Amino acid sequence: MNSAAFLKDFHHVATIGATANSGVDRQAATAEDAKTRDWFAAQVRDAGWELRVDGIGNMFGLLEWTPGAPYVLIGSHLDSQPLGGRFDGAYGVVAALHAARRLDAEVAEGGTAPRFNLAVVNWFNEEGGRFAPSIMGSSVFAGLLQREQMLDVPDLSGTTVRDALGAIGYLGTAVGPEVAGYAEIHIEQGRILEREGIAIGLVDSSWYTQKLDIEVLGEQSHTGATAMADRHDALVAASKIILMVHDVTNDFAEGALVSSVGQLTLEPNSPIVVARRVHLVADLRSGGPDIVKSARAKLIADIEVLAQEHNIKVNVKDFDVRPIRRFPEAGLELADKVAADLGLSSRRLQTMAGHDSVAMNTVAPSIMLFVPSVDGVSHCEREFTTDADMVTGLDMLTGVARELVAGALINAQALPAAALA
Ligand code: HGY
Ligand code: MN
Ligand code: MN
Repeated sequence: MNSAAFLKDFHHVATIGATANSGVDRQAATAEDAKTRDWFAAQVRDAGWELRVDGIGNMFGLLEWTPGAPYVLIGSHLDSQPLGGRFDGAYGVVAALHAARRLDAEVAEGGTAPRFNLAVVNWFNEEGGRFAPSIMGSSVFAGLLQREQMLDVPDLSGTTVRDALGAIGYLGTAVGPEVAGYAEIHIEQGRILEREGIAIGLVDSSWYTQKLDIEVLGEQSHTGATAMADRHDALVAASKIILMVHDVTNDFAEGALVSSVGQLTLEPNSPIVVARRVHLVADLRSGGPDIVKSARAKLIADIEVLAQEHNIKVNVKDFDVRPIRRFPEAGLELADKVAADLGLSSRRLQTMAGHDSVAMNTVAPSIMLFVPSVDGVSHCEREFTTDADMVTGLDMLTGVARELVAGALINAQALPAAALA
């Protein structure tokens, strides 16, 4: 299969939910997400593969070469952040479709069925922008999150995952395939590969990450008539907390801890009313778990002092805590060899961003690959990766998948039954 067909498909998908500044807005289970799902389903059916949609909206295109054998899964996610980039996730899904086409043609020509089958996957709600937490579909599939609980998660307007998936016709009933292994290719969303001029990143571990769910409770009053001493302004206190979340990174070595508040909701959000409630979500990440834990402890202590000073109440809850997860050494060595055989430079690196592969690595041996991001920008319309780097990554994914279906690396591992319920 030539790379022109891949590029044509990738750039077509980038037109779905396209924004004015070359980004995409295809939040999970929206009409735009549904359009890319319909496109994915058509690709699977046109290729003659079996399409399955499971109970949390994960989509699988199954290539059964060896009846009854478990499947190597390759894929990523088609949903995006609001006003996000057109490469994050979508690149990995389109590359997986084309890698599968290449291998399907090889099997047809070669006449020999590999030891394992292959499935292409589009995971539901990797991004977590509309429905928190992120990495939802793959985490349910891997048994890390409970499906029924996730189906009840509401977005800011109160629409649940169940209702949203039902509304777009992707609340499936199928059981996902039995997994023998997983591989994913993704943009780096950082600067290392670009800065060092390296073609392929081999992800060896993920960062320790957690969210803080922060509720700031003041009291409504008139912005014009209330004496300043009588105000319990939730937004003033929340503003100080937002700066605390940013400033705590200065207590550690440069780059050791990253943090931001990315989401804020304000009640009642009237220009003439002092705010009574602000809800914030803070994201803390580090390569060192103790760094996140000590930053968290400092924030909680400082917030308590702030609440007393402002005579308001602040509730802080831990949310979406993710330990460091390491990818298998044998997978890194396999990928390193595939890159060398293709004449590609590669290096190991950690991922600061979460990925479906991190969830999948808890149930099957997984390989996570990166291609360079220009300026390291992501979750932004300016996100960019060159056609040449995407095609290189497609060759890399195809080579890794070919080894995996042949049995390299894999001890067939059945998924926990609960994950398939
Ligand atoms: O959570 C993450 O890091 C991913 O971008 N959804
Ligand atoms: Mn992603
Ligand atoms: Mn993302």
